[in-house]
Amino acid sequence: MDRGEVIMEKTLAIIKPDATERNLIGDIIKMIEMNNFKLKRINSVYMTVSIAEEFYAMHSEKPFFKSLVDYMTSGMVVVLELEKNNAIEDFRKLIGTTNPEDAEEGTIRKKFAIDKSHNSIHGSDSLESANREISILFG
Ligand code: IDP
Ligand code: MG
Repeated sequence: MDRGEVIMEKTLAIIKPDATERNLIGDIIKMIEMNNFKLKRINSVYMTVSIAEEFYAMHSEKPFFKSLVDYMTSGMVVVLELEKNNAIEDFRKLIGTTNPEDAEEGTIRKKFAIDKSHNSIHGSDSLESANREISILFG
């Protein structure tokens, strides 16, 4: 039943190597904070191949899997645990579609992504994914 309750959720964001490399960490965190997400935890990480493979295990059969793992291990990433009412859905809206060419104006990917492979930011796509991803990257 919807009584208009505020249900705080957590989601997992990653500022990807193409963005850290181009000095966009500050700009992206600014957009996240301006959209009322609370940073609960933040960490800079050099992903190992085994962490990247586990994180993206659902894509292991895809043709782009190896290039995805190479890319995610190619440089520093910034991992953020974010909290907000309706965080998971709202953060997916804020980041925009996987391919920045299709992303709405004002989204992080529209503003900063290079292409659909190098798209600057990750956001969990469901409650199950958020819990799984937070546990992989924050333990
Ligand atoms: P999402 O990040 O919007 O949830 P997914 O389909 O889950 O998109 O793909 C995970 C990541 O894999 C993407 O963000 C992108 O970095 C990469 N990726 C997705 N599709 C392709 C593709 O067709 N070619 C290359 N890389 C891709
Ligand atoms: Mg996804």
